[in-house]
Amino acid sequence: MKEVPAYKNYINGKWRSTQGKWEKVINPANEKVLAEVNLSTPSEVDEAVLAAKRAQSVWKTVPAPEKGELLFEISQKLKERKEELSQLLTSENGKPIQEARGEVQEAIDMGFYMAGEGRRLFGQTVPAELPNKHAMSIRCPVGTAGLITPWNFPIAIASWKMFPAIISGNTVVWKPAIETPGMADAFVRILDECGLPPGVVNLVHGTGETAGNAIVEHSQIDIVSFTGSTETGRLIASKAGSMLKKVSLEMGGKNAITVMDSADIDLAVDGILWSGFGTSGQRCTAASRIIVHRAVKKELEKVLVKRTKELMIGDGAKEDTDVGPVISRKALESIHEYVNIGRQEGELLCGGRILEGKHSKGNYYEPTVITNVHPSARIAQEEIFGPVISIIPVENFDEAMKVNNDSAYGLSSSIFTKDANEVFRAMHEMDTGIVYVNAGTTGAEIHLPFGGTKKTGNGHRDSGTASLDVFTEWKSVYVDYSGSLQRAQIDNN
Ligand code: UN1
Repeated sequence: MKEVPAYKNYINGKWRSTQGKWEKVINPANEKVLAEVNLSTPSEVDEAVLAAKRAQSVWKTVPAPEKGELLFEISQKLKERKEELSQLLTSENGKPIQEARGEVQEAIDMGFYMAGEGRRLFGQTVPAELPNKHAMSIRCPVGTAGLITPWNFPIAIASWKMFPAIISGNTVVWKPAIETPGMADAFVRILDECGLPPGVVNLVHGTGETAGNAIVEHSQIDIVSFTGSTETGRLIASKAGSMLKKVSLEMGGKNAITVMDSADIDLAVDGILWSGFGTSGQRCTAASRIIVHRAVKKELEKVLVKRTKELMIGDGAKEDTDVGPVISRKALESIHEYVNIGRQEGELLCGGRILEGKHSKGNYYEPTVITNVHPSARIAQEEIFGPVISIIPVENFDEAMKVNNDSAYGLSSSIFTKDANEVFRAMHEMDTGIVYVNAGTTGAEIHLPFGGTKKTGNGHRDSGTASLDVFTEWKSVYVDYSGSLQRAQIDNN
């Protein structure tokens, strides 16, 4: 067999094998073995946590602008390696190369943005109640952060968590998904080359059950930031909660695009195709429900089905591919099961097959549209994480908002309309963490908060300055320079 890369842990600045077994890394486009990854045991996680803990006492004292300069260099290097990283991303994850470039760009943007935070990290200075007294708040690091990240955005999501964590003085133990270890390896190599001090970021490969769990349960991990399934998030929250750890969760979505009667139908279809079938529907933000005003339902269906059938399905490494494979055989089967449920719950307009023939070597699912779906149907309520969309007809705007919000999740919503009143009403009435007008449900930019309400999250946000709230504690400082004891709330009455 051809020699393939063997991905190891990076602990305290050294690349190290683990005691655990090796797992194959498979290209979802063609089932070829790309690499092997060494799974960690709890004792290796322990070493990584202790290294991070030790490093934190020094890292927190490095002036934030100096940390910012390092982040700037790291981002510059990510930019230089953008194409190489994008190719690797496509091979491990399957997403079309154009999308991979977009994802790497997201990490670059986040790096430069957080580098700038090294000269901001704003607190507040407020007037004190008493004379000759100064009052202000400053941000302090939480401590040692455990980051657990998914395969669908292996570098962007890691950057949303890692850069704010380190710029604000935390150190990190990072467990990436075992499907995409090469991206984590390449990212950490860049940190190492740029001279990030040993122990500031430690990489432990492994499964959620073993390595992930060991991070969450470790007494020296002060904060856990996780993106992944609601099921795993719930377990993490209950464990971390009982240990009184800070925990930030980004989980499932069941995002909807509303198409009103005034909408530009071609534009709406552009948005639906991109958000519904981009990344083969494997984004937390993917659109999987299309809520359509009855007056334009027929027209929308006609254009949507025609354009869905024209999508180029294939290996994401080819420049003209629109829809790549899904991550695994298991995912393919789970998507197909949902589509079979959907055939009972609605009417299949196109798609509905696991692709065979020239596609049989990879995990390819035909982009699928099912119509006349009831808002409470399983395919309209459960996260499918594949290229499947359900059309739900409605009579008017009020009903559209009701259906949009009738979900256990609350990540992203979108509306296509030319009516200014509907734009502003939707902005306020849609109960998700992200709202788009005249664009699909995907495409969040890194300098605004990313996250959702209800079962999507637990009140925290990734990216934007909101991510600094996850990785810092507020400290309120009062300096009394009056020379006498001044009692707040008593002496000022
Ligand atoms: C995700 O699927 O969890 O907004 C992340 C978007 C991308 C990030 C998606 N910028 O679709």
